[in-house]
Amino acid sequence: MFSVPILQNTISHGLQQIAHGVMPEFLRPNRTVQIHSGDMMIKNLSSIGIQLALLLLCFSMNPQAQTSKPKPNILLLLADDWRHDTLGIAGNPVVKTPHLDALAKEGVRFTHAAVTTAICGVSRASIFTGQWMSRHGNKAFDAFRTPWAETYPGLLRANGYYVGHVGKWHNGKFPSEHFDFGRAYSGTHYIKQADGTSIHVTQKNENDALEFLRTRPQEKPFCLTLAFFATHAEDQNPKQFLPQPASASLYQNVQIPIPRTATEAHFKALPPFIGSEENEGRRRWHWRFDTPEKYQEYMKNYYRLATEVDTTAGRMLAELQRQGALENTLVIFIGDNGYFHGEHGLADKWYPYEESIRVPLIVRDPRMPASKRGKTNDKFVLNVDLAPTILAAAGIAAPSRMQGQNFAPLYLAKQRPAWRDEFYYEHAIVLSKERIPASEAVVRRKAKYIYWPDYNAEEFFDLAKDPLEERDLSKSTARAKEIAALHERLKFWREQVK
Ligand SMILES: [Ca+2]
Repeated sequence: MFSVPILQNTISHGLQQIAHGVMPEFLRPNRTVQIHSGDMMIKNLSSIGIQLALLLLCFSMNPQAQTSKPKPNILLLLADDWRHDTLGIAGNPVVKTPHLDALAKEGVRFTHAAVTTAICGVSRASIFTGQWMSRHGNKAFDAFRTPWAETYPGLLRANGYYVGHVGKWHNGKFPSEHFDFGRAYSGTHYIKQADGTSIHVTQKNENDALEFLRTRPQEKPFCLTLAFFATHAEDQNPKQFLPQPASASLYQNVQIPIPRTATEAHFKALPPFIGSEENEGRRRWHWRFDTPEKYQEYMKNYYRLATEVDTTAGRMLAELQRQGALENTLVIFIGDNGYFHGEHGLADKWYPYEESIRVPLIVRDPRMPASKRGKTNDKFVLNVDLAPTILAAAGIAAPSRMQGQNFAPLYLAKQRPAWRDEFYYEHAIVLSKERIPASEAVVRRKAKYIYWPDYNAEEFFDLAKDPLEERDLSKSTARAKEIAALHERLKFWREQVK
């Protein structure tokens, strides 16, 4: 039997269950209940009758109840120079990433996520604005020109979110006035503190992010972008990768496998302006990988930096769990660009080859039903898709100039939504056409067409037969028609993304 206050509580609880996608007990079939209201006793009402009566009561008593669900919090874990397969769960035989692996098991991992430009600042601008480089205007080391009010942090803050940014910024001067909590720094693995001591950048990332989570106002939803500097190299330091001392015991007795395409023959097979000692990717290969001993030492330190980020990610999730906030927080882990680990005789990123453009992407979304968790998805999800996805989760309309798409339907919708099957890649010239020439590409699952505008040169790879991009078929007469069509497609996209 239910008294009126109990009835109200039952209805309120039922509405919360509806909001979470669960059928309330009082609406389930064959449910027979008794209602006691003052002197009136209604006994053994039929299931249908009670459902109608309660639904009418719901709407008459609290018409706003169904819109009262709190907005989700957002935690974006943004790694640096972390390629798609630097994850235990992605099959990497060496690196240990237990917390990110667990995140993928509770969410979804995108196996073919990619960036539209593989360089730190430009890709980050694309993440913040949901726009290709041609539209946001940061071509390398500048700031994006998109109005702040059209970025995801700007829109979330304007809609009542408590918004924070911790770590790497890399888009001109950090706009601290636009954040409730802003701590921007990157570039070195150790940072001098006010008291003269130094702290590892990942540890500082962790301390600052935990401070954000622990001091945030409880009455507002939050959005925190935790932008790690790891696994980026410390460019000016001969050691390049400087993990924390506690990580030194990791990977000591393992042998890092040498990639199949990390050979002189593969380097010489590149277009001559990339397969050149002047090329920046080759210069940095010398910094890190040009002897077998260096390769082992530097890759181990890269993986140690990755495991440290994984540990910090785990501490963020544990803090959310401790606060009871994890089940109302959308958690996204992504990298800003991929990375050559010696493939094609190269290091770093920039060029449109697979190692450089593909990034890890894991999403843990409380809206996901248990049946969908722990799966992978192989669609092309791009860095430009993050902003519209974050905004959609918060119930905010994406600005018309935003170009990415909300990808949540890929893991939430009952029926597979329509989705892109190719994307346009672009990279501006940096330093000189000898160091980092400009590049463009049309990327499909089974084929890739690359255009190097500074040299009017093409490459074409049949990714179905040649996933490691070992055989450029751009001169193949048998494929000439397909290549010409892809060049037209490239010109179409070049205009489309402006
Ligand atoms: Ca980067």
